[in-house]
Amino acid sequence: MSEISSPPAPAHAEEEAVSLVPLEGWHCTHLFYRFDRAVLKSLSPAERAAGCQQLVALLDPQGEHAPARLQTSIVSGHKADFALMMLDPDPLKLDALHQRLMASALGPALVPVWSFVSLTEVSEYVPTVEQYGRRLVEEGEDPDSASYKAKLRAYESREAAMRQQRLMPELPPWPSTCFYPMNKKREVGENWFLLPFEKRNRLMAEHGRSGMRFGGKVTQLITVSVGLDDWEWGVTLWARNPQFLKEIVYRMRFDEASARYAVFGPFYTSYVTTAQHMLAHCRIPPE
Ligand code: 76R
Repeated sequence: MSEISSPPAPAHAEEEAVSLVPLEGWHCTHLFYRFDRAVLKSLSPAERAAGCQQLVALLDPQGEHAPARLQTSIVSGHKADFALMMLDPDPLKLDALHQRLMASALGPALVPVWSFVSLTEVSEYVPTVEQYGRRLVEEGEDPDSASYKAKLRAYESREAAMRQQRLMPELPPWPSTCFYPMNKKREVGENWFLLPFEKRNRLMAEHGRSGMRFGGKVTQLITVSVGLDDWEWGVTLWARNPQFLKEIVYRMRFDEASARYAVFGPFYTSYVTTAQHMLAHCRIPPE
């Protein structure tokens, strides 16, 4: 279709080394498990105790085999018992953690129920410093004014940290989290991918402004799964309080980018905790 609507091809050197490590950013995997109680009961007390110890060691974010980021959470509802979210430059390190869990003494009692594979990225809608400056002018700032210059300088100093946080994120210390996959619609008359960049950019700027209203309450990590998994993006939200998850998602339903173009998969709500606490919460080993 039109050249205006497709993003520029990344400028990669022809002689780029063959590698599993992304040129930019990290691999991200979300894994969901439940316990098979019948199998658990069939394990000997010694096997259960060893299995719990192994699981705790494997899920220690500072552990020997831990990926760069590792988060355990207790899943609400029947979809799963617990979730892992992990990030690392090496995708096999992420997969190896899953295989180590399955090979542990608790492995026979672990049922993998869902997984989601994606990569971190800086969205094409995050403005560069120049684009941000242009946006300020469009919003009525005088480019010669002190306030314009101060805003631009402030953005410049935030931009590097923002990029780092998108590509190699520190996971926020907030207890409520929610993960869901999403697509942007490709239907006749409502096809996100046929919109010119300018229009998508405008809609995403509106989306970003809605998000910013929840500053200090909710934060997102968008990971991209186009070409990697069954959906286009994975949305991971963390909130200070679960109520804010409900509020932000409701509010965003009214943004055109979501109202008209977003399609959502299943939602997994979970509460961040340690592996020990997750096991105790799930009554493992069963008394
Ligand atoms: O990265 C940035 O912070 C800049 C602004 C921004 C971008 C580019 C932003 C801000 N988002 C961006 C991109 Mn988001 N986000 C979602 C959802 O439920 C829904 O309706 C949609 C799910 C939520 C709740 C949310 C929250 N955002 C994206 C993209 C990538 C699209 C692409 O690249 O094509 C998706 C799929 C997406 C979806 N957004 C914010 C938030 C919040 C809370 C913010 C403020 C910044 C923060 O605190 O992280």
